[in-house]
Amino acid sequence: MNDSFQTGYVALIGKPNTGKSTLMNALVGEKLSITAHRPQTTRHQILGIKTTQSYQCIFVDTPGIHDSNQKAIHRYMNRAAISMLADADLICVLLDISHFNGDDVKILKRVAGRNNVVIVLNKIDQMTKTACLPVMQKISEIVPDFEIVPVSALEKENLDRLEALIISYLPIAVPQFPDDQLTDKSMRFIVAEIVREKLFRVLTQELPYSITVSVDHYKEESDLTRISATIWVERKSQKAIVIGKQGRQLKQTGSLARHDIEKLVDGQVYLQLWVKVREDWADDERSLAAFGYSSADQSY
Ligand SMILES: Nc1nc2c(ncn2[C@@H]2O[C@H](COP(=O)(O)OP(=O)(O)OP(=O)(O)O)[C@@H](O)[C@H]2O)c(=O)[nH]1
Ligand SMILES: [Mg+2]
Repeated sequence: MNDSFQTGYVALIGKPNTGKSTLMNALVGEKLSITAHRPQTTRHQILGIKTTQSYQCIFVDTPGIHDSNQKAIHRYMNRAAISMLADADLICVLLDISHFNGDDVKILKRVAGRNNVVIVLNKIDQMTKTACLPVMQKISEIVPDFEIVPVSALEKENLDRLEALIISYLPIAVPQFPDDQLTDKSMRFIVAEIVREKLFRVLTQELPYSITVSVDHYKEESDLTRISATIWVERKSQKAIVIGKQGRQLKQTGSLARHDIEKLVDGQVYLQLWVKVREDWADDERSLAAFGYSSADQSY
């Protein structure tokens, strides 16, 4: 390793649904964090680690910052969204160009005055160049000192420029993680997240917000990985919906999830899914802790 090796933490923050997880996956080159077309998908801080010959960039994907604090899980998510701002070497604020509004302005004002912030204007594939300009103008009036980088995380547009800028903020330091480590999360965590992502796809209702997933067994055998996971809902009525008529929804969830997990482990997977009720788990601190939503998750 040379003396000029750079290592640093890059926080990806922003309103829900702006494309933070999509961007992290694109920059690291692996699908580490789940995505969905609905807001409030990410619930934890998730590290995505990219190591090259000259730098180690530790991206921190975070839950979208939002105003709703009704349930304990929302308070947990907001804490996870902002708790690492002080420690980050660079803060990337993600904005969705076609949905820029007062919620983004609040976030920009929260980081105004810092000298380590870059604005990532995402989803430019959805707008013409000329339509982008007024939004950029508005942002630079609010935070004139921040550089604005227009990108499309989905179409991987202008990511090279963003990456070069990010690297310029990384301090000279030794790496924090082995060069083959991609995330701080376990396979169990990622598998539970994949199941949750598929529930976002399969269930059209608001139900995914009432769901958490735990992996009960994870065993690698010689030619097969055996996994058993539980989908936890808040009420009995929700259990029937998750299962669906003749188990259709659950089967579809299982087969979509298995497909992704097989890619991840590069082998055959046997995935068993159960659905159980834990009354109002999302507003109960003890249940949250049992399901891994603990404050310890946010310290590294
Ligand atoms: N058209 C377009 N869609 C995008 C782009 N980036 C992300 N998306 C879509 O926007 C939606 C939200 O993306 P996520 O990456 O889950 O957003 P997020 O900011 O992590 O959302 P939360 O975790 O809920 O805060 C998904 O449907 C993505 O496919 C982009 O550059 N262009
Ligand atoms: Mg996300």
